[in-house]
Amino acid sequence: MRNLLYVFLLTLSLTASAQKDFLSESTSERDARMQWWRDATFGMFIHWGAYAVPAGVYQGKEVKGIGEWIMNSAKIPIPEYEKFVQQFNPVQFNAKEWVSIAKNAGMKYIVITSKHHDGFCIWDSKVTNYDIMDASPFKRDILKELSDACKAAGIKLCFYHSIMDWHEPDAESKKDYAHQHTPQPDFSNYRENYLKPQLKELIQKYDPAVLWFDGEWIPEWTEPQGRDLYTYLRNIKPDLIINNRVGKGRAGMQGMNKYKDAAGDFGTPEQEILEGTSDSDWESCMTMNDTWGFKKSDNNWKSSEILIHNLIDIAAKGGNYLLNVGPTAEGLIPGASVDRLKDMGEWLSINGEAIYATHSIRKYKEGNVSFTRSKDDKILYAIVTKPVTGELVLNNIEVKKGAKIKLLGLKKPLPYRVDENGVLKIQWPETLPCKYAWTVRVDGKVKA
Ligand code: FHN
Repeated sequence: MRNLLYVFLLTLSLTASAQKDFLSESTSERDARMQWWRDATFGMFIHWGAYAVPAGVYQGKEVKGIGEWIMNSAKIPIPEYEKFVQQFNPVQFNAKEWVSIAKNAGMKYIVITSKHHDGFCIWDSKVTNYDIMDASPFKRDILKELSDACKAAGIKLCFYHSIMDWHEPDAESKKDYAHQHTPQPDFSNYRENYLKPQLKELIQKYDPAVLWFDGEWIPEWTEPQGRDLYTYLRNIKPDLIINNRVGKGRAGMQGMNKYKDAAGDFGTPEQEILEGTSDSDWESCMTMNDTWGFKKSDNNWKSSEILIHNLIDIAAKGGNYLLNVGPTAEGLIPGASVDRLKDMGEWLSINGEAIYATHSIRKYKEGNVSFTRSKDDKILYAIVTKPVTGELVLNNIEVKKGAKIKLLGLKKPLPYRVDENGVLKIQWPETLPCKYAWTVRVDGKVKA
């Protein structure tokens, strides 16, 4: 018996110590892991779940706030909210169609809510019956269908996963979000025997490229737990990328880390764009209207021009743009979102060279012109966001002697001159290849 116990304890200690410490990986290892994500620049955020059924209305009344928070905003008791889950039957859901909308928009990755704060799981989970297979009439594994469609289309599939959970009794937070009043919630039991096993099954079943955590603000969650979870997940999938909401490092909606060694691979500004460039990786997540989860009354859509200018601003500052869609309870991405994504895809089909796999420069903006540069530093892209009459004047670019200057989308090079003060003046073309913004491609460099 004593030997058995000894063997068990030895195995336990070996297993525990076998956890590689990914928190101190080398810069070159990290750069290699982050490369595809940095090059991708533009992704689709999808907030989709049972909250699309009420779509912002409860007991006949419009509920204020973002759609996916309706359970909390309207203080809906769990048994009542479960009725929405029992009605969640998105028969028009077509994973291939969603992936093609994202791909045609020029998006390189998709982040979908595997589980939002309401706790409802849109995959076939072995850890709970509060999932699409057992609790809803739909009984199709949404994440499996999306995973297959993304693989076929060469799009990376990623999961948003909420640490906060309003359905699991042991996840109840003192912040009283859950309003279910479990006598003595055991958060460590939720973390170790629910949250972690679910994340492990998500990785093993669907191989997500990124885990995008949220709901980390609850008092029960701590930075040490975040660091432990980061290490746990990277030991399951070493090349996994994880955002900074895995721990407690982010500074509110500004999204960047409050302290140096915060767990997570990138900052997460929300509904805002950083003021300038950053030495850290970051991704701005934003809505197209004012809600993440579908709300039938929210038609406050940003224009295609604003969305494209946001993308340009973010790329010039060296970030990623995670742009949200909130599909309906029927499984359709709203038409207003599809129209705007089509415009973005058309713009990127001409100007994508200035957005994908580029780097930012210190002087990333001059008036209405944002700049990016090619990885080999040979090409500068000047992306003009306001129409020009006559000549485009660029003060801080030194064009290579005899170099051709082109507008992306036009075959003929643009006439230009450098005046006596070394200022580059480019003849603006009569006809433009696209709407909203135009990219001048210059074989040159930024003036020192
Ligand atoms: O509470 C969530 C919200 O529902 C949404 O998911 C956003 C998008 O990241 N994050 C939290 C609010 O900061």
